Amino acid sequence: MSLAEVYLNPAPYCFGGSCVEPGKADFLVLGVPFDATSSYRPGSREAPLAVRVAAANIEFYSMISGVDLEEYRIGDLGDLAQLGDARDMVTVLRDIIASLPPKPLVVIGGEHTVTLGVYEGLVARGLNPCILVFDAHLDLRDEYMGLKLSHATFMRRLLERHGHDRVFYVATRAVCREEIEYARRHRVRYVTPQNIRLLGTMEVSRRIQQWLNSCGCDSLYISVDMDAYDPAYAPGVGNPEPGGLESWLLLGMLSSIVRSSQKRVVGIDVTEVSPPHDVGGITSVLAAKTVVEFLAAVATRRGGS
Ligand SMILES: [Mn+2]
Repeated sequence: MSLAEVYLNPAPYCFGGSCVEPGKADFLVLGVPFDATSSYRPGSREAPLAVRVAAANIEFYSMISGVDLEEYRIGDLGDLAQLGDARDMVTVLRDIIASLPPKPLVVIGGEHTVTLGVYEGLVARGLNPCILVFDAHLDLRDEYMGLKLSHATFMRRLLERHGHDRVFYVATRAVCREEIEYARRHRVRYVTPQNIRLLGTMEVSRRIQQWLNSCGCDSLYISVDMDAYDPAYAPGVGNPEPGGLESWLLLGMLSSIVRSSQKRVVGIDVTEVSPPHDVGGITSVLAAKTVVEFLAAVATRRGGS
């Protein structure tokens, strides 16, 4: 039996209602219902289903990109089996990602720790991706609540292994002293919501492209922790943090960065949606919208994604 046969469960809804065989799909979707290390408001294990239901009820025409996603085939791989241990999850997820065909990939978390498994899987495929992270947090603690690997530490593990120039954070605004000192010591790039307000999105996007072109990676991977958005737009997250980005601003930045990237764009994850803490499902809808705008932007890159 293959790893996928053992560890992937079919989802009751395919993303966007599109149940295309992975081999025939333009894009791939995978759910990772993992929230074992969530410290404040667990529940993101319920997000893959909630985001799929939301995606089935929003429009698939992107007015930002001028693309009708209905014309594209999305292959929904289903959900990773629930695992209780973060290291097991990262290992299994890595091996599954490594076995996938090279098509633009959407991963629906789960807590943010899933990003480490996806990234390691892309590396195992021979890629050397930069990672653009929309997040209120840096997730750079060395240890949190007795765990070396958790939603609060996984980026430290990723950067220790792959280099501190790999990452560019957008919407940073909630850190502990240890993290900010670590980030400064290692020259980790980040912009706060205030930076974006003062510089403007055009200038921030230009700096992101500059980083992308200079950091020696061969591709771009994007990770959206839904707490990057202001809690007014995304209240149903594991660790809400006031002072975040407006939904139109993040969606516009995401789309323009993907459309103008000179590096291949390999995929995205949307993490930390916690449906039990959501308000009227609006966080799940915004997560689905984030995926739609990402895929529409990728679709504009004919042959270049
Ligand atoms: Mn976060």
